[in-house]
Amino acid sequence: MLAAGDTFRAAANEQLEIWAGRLGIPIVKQKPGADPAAVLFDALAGAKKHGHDPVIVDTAGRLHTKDNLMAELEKMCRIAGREVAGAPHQVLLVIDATTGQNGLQQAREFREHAGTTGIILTKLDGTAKGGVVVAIARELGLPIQFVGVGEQVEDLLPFSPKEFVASIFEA
Ligand SMILES: Nc1nc2c(ncn2[C@@H]2O[C@H](COP(=O)(O)OP(=O)(O)OP(=O)(O)O)[C@@H](O)[C@H]2O)c(=O)[nH]1
Ligand SMILES: [Mg+2]
Repeated sequence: MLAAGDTFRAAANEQLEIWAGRLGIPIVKQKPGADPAAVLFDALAGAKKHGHDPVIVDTAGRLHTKDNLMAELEKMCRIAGREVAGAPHQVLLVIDATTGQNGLQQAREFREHAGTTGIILTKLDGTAKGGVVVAIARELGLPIQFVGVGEQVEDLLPFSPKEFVASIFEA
């Protein structure tokens, strides 16, 4: 099940609904501007009732320097843990391959506040090589779980360290 926890950005709900449709899976959403923790709570209640597992909760993009928004993530984690033992089982930080060294500080803050367990590195189909994740993996010990190489369902791939290193050194 998907939970539309990005209640901030215009059309984020509609965008996630399109993905749920493509994948043929249920989605829980509320009105734009709703409390993302309430969306998460609803989704977990629905998932428990109907036996949906796993639940993927989309969250709004945010700067790691915005304390109130980082506190919102902490609240979501707390509520997830209260409703489902051991939740959130994974917290994935999506980093765009064009992100520079500032990505390391971002990853550090997100790990501290949201308990990040892994990274998704997107836009590797562009010109960027995504070298910042080497520093993130080394300094924070966070695994790269998936890479994005396009905009279709099949373009989110499990991470292959060998292929990634080879692509960095390609001329
Ligand atoms: N070429 C390419 N495009 C991508 C990739 N990942 C995402 N995109 C595109 O980038 C745009 C932004 O993607 P989103 O998934 O909305 O990004 P987001 O991080 O959720 O952004 P916010 O919700 O605004 O924080 C969309 O048009 C995606 O289709 C990728 O790996 N490669
Ligand atoms: Mg988004």
